[in-house]
Amino acid sequence: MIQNTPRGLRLQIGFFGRRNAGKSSLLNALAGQDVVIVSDVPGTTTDPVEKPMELPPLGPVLFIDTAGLDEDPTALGGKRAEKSRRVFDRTDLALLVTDGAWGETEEDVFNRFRGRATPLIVVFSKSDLAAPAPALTARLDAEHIPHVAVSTLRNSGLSALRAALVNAAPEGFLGVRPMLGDLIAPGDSVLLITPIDKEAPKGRMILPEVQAIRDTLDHDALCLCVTEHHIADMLAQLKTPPALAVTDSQAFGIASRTVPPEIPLTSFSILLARMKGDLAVCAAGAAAIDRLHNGSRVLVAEACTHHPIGDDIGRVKLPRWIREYRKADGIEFSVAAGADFPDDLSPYDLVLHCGACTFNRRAVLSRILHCSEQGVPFTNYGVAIAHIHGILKRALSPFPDAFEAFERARGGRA
Ligand SMILES: Nc1nc2c(ncn2[C@@H]2O[C@H](COP(=O)(O)OP(=O)(O)OP(=O)(O)O)[C@@H](O)[C@H]2O)c(=O)[nH]1
Ligand code: SF4
Ligand SMILES: [Mg+2]
Repeated sequence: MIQNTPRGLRLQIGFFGRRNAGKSSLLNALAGQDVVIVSDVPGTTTDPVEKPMELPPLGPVLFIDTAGLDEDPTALGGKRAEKSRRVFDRTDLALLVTDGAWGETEEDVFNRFRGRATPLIVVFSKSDLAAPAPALTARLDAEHIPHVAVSTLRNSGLSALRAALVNAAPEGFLGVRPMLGDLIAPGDSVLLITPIDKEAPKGRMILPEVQAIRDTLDHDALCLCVTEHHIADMLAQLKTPPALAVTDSQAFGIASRTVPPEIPLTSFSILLARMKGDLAVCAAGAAAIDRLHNGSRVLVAEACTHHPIGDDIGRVKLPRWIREYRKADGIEFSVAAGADFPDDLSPYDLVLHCGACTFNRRAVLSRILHCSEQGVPFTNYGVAIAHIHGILKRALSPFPDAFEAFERARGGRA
């Protein structure tokens, strides 16, 4: 699925710079594998090398390594540099790699991308050997060009670079994804299970429900909306079963018992986790719940500052359910609401995030990155609830990659 993402839909990240700058080493470090040959002989990379991959949390990207741009224009190397320049045109995001040297080659790349309004990140490579010149970083700051110092030798700066990539990625690659439209075909029906209890806002539906209704209609499908008490009635009236059922997390228990197993069933929160963040990360994070014990600390993070329903789930119900599930009353929960998300996550064993309905994807990915930089598992309410209620496998049935991530994390790797 993910591997089949067409090239054109991948974020194309070009690596540019002079020979021996460390472009190929950087690509290998980001890829986590030796994709391209690296050596101390200038001119090792002779032609553009493409590597499609999943770059968490950005998603599908295409890395394009290039030959050094500082070759003699009259010799064979000039032709190589010309090939590298041709990659400029199809680059969505450029990495200008320099080990501190800044001359005609760097100015050339800098101006090409600044002129084209294509995002550019300057990577100061080999930071174990030298720090970038303060005058240069000051100039980049003044021009609002992000820069990151990286050492592939020491494995440092890579998280900061990933964060810079998320910040710089064009909106189209991070932004709007369908909530459920890619899971259904025109004419299918979608069953939405929306409890209307005392917690439901008066006279309206909550945002994720409205989004699901709209996305179903946008994809030319039939939208069936019931409370959890009428699932069976609705199913009995249908000639064709729904292609997908989506329930509020709170009604997952009754929904999973009432919706027949052959109908894929998931929750609004899981759809949001997929749309807004990274479902595989959340699924892997849910496995960390099984490692919580008395004295473990969980940060409950709410994206917006006030919401009584969020309070009740995140602050009351989830802590109770998790303590019961782990048989450990001493698991500690603290809450961070709105912009109060802490920089230092080291006190926590898990970050448990709300559905983030008021956040865009970039904001959620930034938080996910922040957690992964500090090695703290991240999950969200919907995924956590599904897990502790023993229905995660069912809730992830439309998303096998995410379920695999959960199983891998449960197998030992955090
Ligand atoms: N000390 C140190 N050396 C590095 C680092 N990254 C790369 N190098 C070394 O720098 C040299 C060049 O690295 P490459 O990744 O091949 O550079 P390149 O920009 O791809 O070079 P060409 O393909 O020749 O244009 C190699 O000897 C690397 O081992 C680093 O972070 N620290
Ligand atoms: S952003 Fe989070 S806390 Fe705020 S309403 Fe949405 S789910 Fe609830
Ligand atoms: Mg190279």
